[in-house]
Amino acid sequence: MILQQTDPQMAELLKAEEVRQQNSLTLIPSENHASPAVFEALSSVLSDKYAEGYPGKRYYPGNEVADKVENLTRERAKSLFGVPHVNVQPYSGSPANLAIYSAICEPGEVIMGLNLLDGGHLTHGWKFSMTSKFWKSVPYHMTTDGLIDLDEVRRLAQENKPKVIVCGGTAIPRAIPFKEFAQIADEVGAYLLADISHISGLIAGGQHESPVPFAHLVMTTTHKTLRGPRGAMIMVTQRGLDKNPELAEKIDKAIIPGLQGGPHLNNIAGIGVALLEASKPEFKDYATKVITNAKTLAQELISHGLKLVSGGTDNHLILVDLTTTGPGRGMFLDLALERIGLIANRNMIPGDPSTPFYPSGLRLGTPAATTRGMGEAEMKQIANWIAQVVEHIKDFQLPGDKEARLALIKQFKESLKTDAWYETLHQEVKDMCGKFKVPGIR
Ligand code: DSN
Repeated sequence: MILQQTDPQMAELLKAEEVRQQNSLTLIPSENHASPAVFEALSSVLSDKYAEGYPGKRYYPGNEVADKVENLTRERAKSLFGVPHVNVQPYSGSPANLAIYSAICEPGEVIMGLNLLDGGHLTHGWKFSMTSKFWKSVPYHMTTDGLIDLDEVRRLAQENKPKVIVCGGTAIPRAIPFKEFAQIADEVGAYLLADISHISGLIAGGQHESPVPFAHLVMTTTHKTLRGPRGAMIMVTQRGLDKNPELAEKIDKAIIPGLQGGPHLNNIAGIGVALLEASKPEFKDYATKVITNAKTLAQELISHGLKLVSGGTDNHLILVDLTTTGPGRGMFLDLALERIGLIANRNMIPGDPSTPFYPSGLRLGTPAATTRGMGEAEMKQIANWIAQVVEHIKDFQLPGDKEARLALIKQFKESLKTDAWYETLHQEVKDMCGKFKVPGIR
């Protein structure tokens, strides 16, 4: 109401986003819907406060409440994940990973992560990321059947003696073999960093193995399956402290003064709220349902004739391999799905014959749909819609020639506006979404 009076233009945009979220379905596996309690913490007066430093040692006065907020959030994270040290200040996953490398690697030393195009992350050493400018990146890959190529990880680790091996990523439909990674890291004396951004909610809910007994460092963003606000946490495990007793201190110093200034205290409060929510029995139930829903969706897609990377999923994420109908078709599908209100993103698949802008896969996930309360019937319906759209657009094949490609994409986008076929499905999606509220919308 107050925003409406102060800035009607912005209020209108925020309202439009609420309507968009309510009327469509988020199937991007890295997105979720935080609770109203998390949003309340996010929009609190803590947003106004500077607190460079850490609890008990700040460079600004007036932080007696801030100290309590940060300590509470840290204690909740330590208890939920079973670690002796947590830093809750990283602004997000990318700066968190940068801080970790800068804490443990000298410039030029080797970092090893999953290649971005195989499902890694920019900050795991992608060639255009700062992480490969400051450090020498030696990426490992997926096998074409969608599993991490552990033989290659071992061979590259022995050849290149990395300072840190990163496991985890953004498009991994199968459980991450933490134990095997730890063995390889130990063989070459490397740190093992588990980037659990995608799966931390599943771990907190007891539905995915925890990396804590195996890794030295664990990083997670807080807004994906963990269902908090945007942000990140760096955890130092007991194993990490045994390897290097100064590790916690090095991480804290790498965040501030190394990389960041004042922490975003409202975010830290929101993370604290999300951690409390994630410690409740209901969250265990939620994490279980996220996986059951993903497995149902995967099975249904397969039964509609679609091919999935690795043949299915162990977690919240599904990667559809569209090469059976031609290379580079992920963009056509993500635009066509958006047209009917299903928001999923095009993605590279292991060994993709096409390019990152025109990848051959579609990435799907169930965290947000599950938060809205959707279950088996809805998963079957979603698979059915996706299969119908795949069939409907099968004649749009990506040409190799650049001019022809741009012309076809223009024609395709035009068809999304003019082809009445989409409207029926759009209405069906909207009707289903209407029955499942987005929790943060008042
Ligand atoms: N952008 C995130 C994802 O979609 O997985 C990773 O940072």
